[in-house]
Amino acid sequence: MSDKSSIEQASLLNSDELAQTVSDPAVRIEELRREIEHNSYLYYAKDAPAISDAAFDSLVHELRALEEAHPEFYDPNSPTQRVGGYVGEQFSAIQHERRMYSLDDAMDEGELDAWLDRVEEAFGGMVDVVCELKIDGSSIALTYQGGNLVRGATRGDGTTGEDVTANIRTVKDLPLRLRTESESGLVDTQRVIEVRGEVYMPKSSFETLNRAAEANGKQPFANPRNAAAGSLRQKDPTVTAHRDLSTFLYAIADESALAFGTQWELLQWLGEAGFHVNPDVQLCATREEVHAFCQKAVERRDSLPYEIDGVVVKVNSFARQREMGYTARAPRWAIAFKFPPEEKTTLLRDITVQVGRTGKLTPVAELDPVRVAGSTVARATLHNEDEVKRKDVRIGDTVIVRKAGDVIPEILGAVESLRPENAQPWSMPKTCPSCASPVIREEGEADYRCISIDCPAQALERLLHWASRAAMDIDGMGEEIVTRLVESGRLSDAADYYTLDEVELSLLDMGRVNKEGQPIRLGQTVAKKLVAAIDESRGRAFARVLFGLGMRHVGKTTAEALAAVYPSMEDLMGASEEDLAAVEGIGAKIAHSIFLFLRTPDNQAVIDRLRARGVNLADEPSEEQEALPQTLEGKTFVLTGTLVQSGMTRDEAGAALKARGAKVSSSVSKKTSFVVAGEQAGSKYDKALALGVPVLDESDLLRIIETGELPSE
Ligand code: 0OX
Repeated sequence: MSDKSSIEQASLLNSDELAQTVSDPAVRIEELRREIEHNSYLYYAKDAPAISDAAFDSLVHELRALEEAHPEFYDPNSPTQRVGGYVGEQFSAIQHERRMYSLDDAMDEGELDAWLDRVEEAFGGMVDVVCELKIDGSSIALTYQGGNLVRGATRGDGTTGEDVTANIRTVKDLPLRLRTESESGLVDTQRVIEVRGEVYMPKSSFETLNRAAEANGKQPFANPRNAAAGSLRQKDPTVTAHRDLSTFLYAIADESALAFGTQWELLQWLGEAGFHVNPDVQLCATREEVHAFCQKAVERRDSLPYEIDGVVVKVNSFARQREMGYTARAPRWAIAFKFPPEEKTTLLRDITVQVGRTGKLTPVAELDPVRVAGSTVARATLHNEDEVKRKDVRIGDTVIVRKAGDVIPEILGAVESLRPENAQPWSMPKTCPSCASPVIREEGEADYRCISIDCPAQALERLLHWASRAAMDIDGMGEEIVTRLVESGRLSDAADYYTLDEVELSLLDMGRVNKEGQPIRLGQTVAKKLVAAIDESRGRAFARVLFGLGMRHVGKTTAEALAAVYPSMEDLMGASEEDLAAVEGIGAKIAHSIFLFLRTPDNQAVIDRLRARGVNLADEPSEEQEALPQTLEGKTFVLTGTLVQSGMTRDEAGAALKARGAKVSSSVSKKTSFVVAGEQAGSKYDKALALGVPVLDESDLLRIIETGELPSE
């Protein structure tokens, strides 16, 4: 390491002077790079800095100056290059050479034991397993070639991820070069290796980031995981560089690159190679040890500086891992023990009433914000009046909020002993909070409704629904803009979207003022994008239009069923109520609602105006589609989870299968021919396994859609 005086001297010189004082710049540059890397490693990976921050900065300063004076020694992996190249408009796709699997969950101790039973069965007794904390971050894959970081990718759908190399390089605790000690663990040091793990944002940095976002009028992140994933997907790497991201690495794509054979040794090796490895890991030889580790993790969860959502238990030996193998989506040799749902108490400040697009009134609990299972909960639905009464929650009560991971928070009930004396039972207001019309509750229904056709809250919800992703997908048309357009009188129904122009939109007053007290307007850039998005939505499939119109009881599936039988508005208008009720999946109640909607003059007027403004009201089958051979006739598919690879929605994929003669159903039975499991496939996937129905992944699906051929097995 350099002595202190040379460091101080270096920082006082400019690059020209430096070039003269250092006898062999190549040697000095290399020396500084190694020194900085070593100190970064001690600081970020070992949490044990050996020199002061000022001394460290000084080393970086000297290196930068030398590199400027000697551009011939440029190296993209120099520690000065952490903020490097610019990621293009969109990240390019990366095919993972080895799939990045997800994990099967054990939701309680019983399911954990069931997995341990399977391990015991496989090997005729308990074998060593490694317990790791399950970091609630964003998965990454890092490729090193000749010891240098050459690529960083997100997990994506496990098969295809995104190239986020420029952003990954800014994450300070990641080595840009592997430390030489690591070579002892490699079979061939020149081999390309891919290391995998998690990028996360510490809880405190997440809070700071969100406070800053709120102060700047920006949307805060829901939780540290989203903040980490969002930071990795920034277009500008300097933004990522300013986010406090850290990593924990725990896997290697191809363990045959290693000279040893266990997960435990892999964790030690990753540490030596310069990676941050979570210290809370344990090699367990018995079931009891595994249970104790999980129990301790539950207890320690809140005191850790980062979010965890469970414990990952892995069979230690790679040879045994290979023996147990993989299912379609996860290794059999590992399991994620998920923490039980968390419960917290907080104050119920108010119960407000939300008006939906069909006039349904929903009571909403307004809470003192509280952190539960990784996110802040400030509101929770109370569903309907009966539910409020059943739970007997009253304004002023201390209530119990429960949340499990990504699941929507729910109010369990009140702590009665803490109830204020004057707290009154709650009932639904007699008039609509938006338009003050009387509200009604029909016989046999749980919901109260506002039935006024002039209710502004309903109009706003209907307009938002039209623009939403699942309907017409008008990108960028969010609540704030729609609200301002409604308030300014420019938007009353869906057809009005198609009369907006760029100039008018750019001048839209956003109801806020800037530092100089001038009104903030939407501006030209956003306006231009919105007009393009509105225009693009004109050509959406007819089923989306039907869904977007927001007829009562007509969800996405019903809209698709309708469009499949009546592919144009003209056809649909010609259908009788009985005809409609005969469509598969549509009963008398839905048929009545559709019929009534289409016969209402106000709705007909909106439909006529949509037509006049060029919105597609008929699906013309393309010649290609008409000519498609019906190779999938007699086959029934069930699609579950999110499709990420193709950019298709499940409905679009379903339509493509139907175009080749297949049937698409929403539930799995013995008659199902195939279940296609996308990301986060849930119970339908499990049912398919239980019934022995073949499960396909998204790549299989794409192949079938493209070729019409079924997989051979
Ligand atoms: C974590 C974590 C996730 C990866 C695929 C097979 C085993 N979030 O902390 N996954 C894994 O391992 C899986 N380990 C972890 N620690």
